[in-house]
Amino acid sequence: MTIDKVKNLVVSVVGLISLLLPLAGNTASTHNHHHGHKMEHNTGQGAGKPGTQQDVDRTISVTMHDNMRYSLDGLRVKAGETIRFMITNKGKIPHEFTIGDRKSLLQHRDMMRKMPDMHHEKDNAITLNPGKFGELIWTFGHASDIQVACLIPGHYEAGMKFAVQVQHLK
Ligand SMILES: [Cu+2]
Repeated sequence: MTIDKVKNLVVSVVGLISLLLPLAGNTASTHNHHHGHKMEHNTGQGAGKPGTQQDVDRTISVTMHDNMRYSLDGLRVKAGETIRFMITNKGKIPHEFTIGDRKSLLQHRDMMRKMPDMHHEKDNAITLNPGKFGELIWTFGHASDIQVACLIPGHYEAGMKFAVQVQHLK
């Protein structure tokens, strides 16, 4: 083998490795997402997780109104309970129904103030245009300072929120 041939071989082996490395990296990060790290960051630890149709324990209807109120002013759930929220926007402007712990809701609200046009599709939130209906299924976790809130700028401040009391049963 000439020196040139050895050089060529080295170059192509290095090239092959650098092609394969990013693939290995992608596989690893897909795997991480599978374990729900992303969701916990969005909703705050312990707020719960999206529920599935077959886990629904209770269905609750809620309406949203332009006086910055939901038809509910509070809700009691059991830790681990799955609720199907059937939500209707009765107003003439968009409203939102977001579930989270108080701290992550406030962080999210501040982010929306800076980027009011941001449209976020999140597991723990639904935004409804006037007259629209939507569903959100949520399995509550163990955290106790859970709220439902509308994070459209100004709405939370005007009182568009209610507390969810999570009961721990033994
Ligand atoms: Cu609102």
